[in-house]
Amino acid sequence: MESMLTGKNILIMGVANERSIAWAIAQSLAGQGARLAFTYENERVEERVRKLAEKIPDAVILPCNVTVDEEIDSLAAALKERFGVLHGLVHSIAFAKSEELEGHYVNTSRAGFALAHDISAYSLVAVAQRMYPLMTEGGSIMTMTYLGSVRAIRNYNVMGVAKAALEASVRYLANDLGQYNIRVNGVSAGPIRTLAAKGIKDFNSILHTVEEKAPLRRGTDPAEVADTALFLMSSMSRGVTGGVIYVDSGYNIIGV
Ligand code: 0WD
Repeated sequence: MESMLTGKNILIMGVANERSIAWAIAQSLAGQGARLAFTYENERVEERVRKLAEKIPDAVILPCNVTVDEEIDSLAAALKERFGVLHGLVHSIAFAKSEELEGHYVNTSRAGFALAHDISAYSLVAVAQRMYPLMTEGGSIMTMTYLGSVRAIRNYNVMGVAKAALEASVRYLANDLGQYNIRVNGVSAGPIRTLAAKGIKDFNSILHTVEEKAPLRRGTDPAEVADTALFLMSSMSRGVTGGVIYVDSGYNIIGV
């Protein structure tokens, strides 16, 4: 049987280390024959990303800090040259200052609010804007979100508000780009121990609550998120756009 993503060129943004959700997704997509391009934020993580990405045959590795428009322009130009056509984009990027991820949301600063929204929500628009013209054969764009967008979750604070903007953005982008057969979706993952998760105060207690209360009575394995990403990047999901798929052991359905 032919692999699900043979002949597909997919851009993966947001690998920081081997625990990153984006890395789990990359492995799943590469396993089904996709050709991948990876971006790294800056020199601080370049070496780590290179070491990982080089494990994947034919991978392209390019710089891109999503707060800098010129870097996204250069990325689009480089991908046009290397790939010609792009079929998929995995956006797995978020950031907020650690002091905004504890205590009360009411204390969020103007600068902290702007930064969290710029990197965690606007970046999807900025990247989609420059990548969709490369998706001349149709495409699939996905981003990573979290339940804190629709529920008040302790310490998630400004990141929850940024994720709400991100999910709304998914719907607007899906509506704009559907006419080009480009789909846009979000995956809402349960808590996973990664670098980004370390920034959230009391993350372990959130993790334990999920393990105890979720219908499946366990946490979320990055490989489960990765396989949902595979579905979204493949033609199996050709009728799905503008949505958010929960991969969280079912925790989001639980009341008291
Ligand atoms: O429990 C979790 N870990 C969950 C994460 C549950 C549900 C959703 N998510 C989301 C996150 O909010 C994020 O959107 O998944 C996405 C990926 O997060 P991750 O895999 O948990 O975390 P990590 O491995 O840290 O990757 C996020 C990366 C950054 O890492 P660091 O930790 O160095 O900030 O986003 C990238 C960077 O590689 N990133 C940027 N990339 C380009 N330009 C930028 C930037 N300005 N800022 C951060």
